[in-house]
Amino acid sequence: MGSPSFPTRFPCRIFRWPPPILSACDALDGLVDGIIDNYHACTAKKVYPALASYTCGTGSHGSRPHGGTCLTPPQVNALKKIYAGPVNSKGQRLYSNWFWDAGIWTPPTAPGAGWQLWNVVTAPVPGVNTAINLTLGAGAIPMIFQTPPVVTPVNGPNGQEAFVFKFNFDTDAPKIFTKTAAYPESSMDFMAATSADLRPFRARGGKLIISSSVNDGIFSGAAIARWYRSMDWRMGGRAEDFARLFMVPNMAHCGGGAATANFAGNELKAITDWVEKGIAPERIVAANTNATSPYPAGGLFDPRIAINFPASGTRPLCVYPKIAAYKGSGLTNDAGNFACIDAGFRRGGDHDFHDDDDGHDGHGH
Ligand SMILES: [Ca+2]
Repeated sequence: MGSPSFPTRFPCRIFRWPPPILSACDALDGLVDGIIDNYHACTAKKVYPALASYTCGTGSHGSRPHGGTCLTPPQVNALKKIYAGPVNSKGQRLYSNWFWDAGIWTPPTAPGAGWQLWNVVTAPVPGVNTAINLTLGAGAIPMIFQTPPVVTPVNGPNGQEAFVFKFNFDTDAPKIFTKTAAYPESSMDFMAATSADLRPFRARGGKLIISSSVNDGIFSGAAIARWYRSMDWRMGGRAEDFARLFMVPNMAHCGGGAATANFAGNELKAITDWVEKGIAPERIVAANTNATSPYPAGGLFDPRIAINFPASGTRPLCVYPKIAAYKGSGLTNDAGNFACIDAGFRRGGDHDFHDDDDGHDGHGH
């Protein structure tokens, strides 16, 4: 891989991106700990003023971008575009927004396939772009997610990397849904499970536990939450009878990150107890394998983060849309000191980036 024609390095220092997001939303759950549990309330309306305060020259964090504590206007603009999700030239959404979450940066001490690894670079190797969405996606996008498939050589001016960087969001993106006589199923038909009608599954006595990162770098947590809500609506508002969603802030793709990401055993026990004993899970205890806080104690970050981060501890994962909230006393790395609470999320909310998720859309539509 690697071509002088295409971007090979992401032109920013991504560890400077979480501080403004955390400054806007970390405390909304009642505890400054580097984890945004109340992702429902962490909307653009709250984050944009924080981004403004971190903008070089015009904000309150100085004017020195690289090595300083501010973000350049293009960096701020890039962040807004990333979290808003991809759109075509008419501004129509092609996939989903993302929840604002500190997991956009995976600290070196909290390894995992996070947003950074998927979308930017795994390690700063000069001349090599190692983002998974490029190395894996460059083959998958033309040859799996286009109908008809575009057979591309690995390298060269018409190679896979070239295809990705020349991808046209107006004319190529719709081909994910295209069907032809030779390809009667679209890519989305055979790659995605988007049906919200789980009546046969429920009727058969099926039980379903879904766990997802709030800020998965490849699949948007907002899209998954939105699917769950549509499924709940389709199932008459009774989804919790047989299906429960557990969102994990900060977690990378399927694990890792500055997160309480270690819960597979407890999740397996939860689904087993539900199926075999009829005990539905109200919370799943998750452990944190980060032995120390991966956040620096100061500098760009609120010093309370390093103190309150649940190093080597446990936290509850809660049944969506409930969130984990600190009870106000005791160790912050003990799940016993946290409760799953109703965060005020309203069924009218739809996680659509501009929504306050209190049932009143911030843009009035
Ligand atoms: Ca918090």
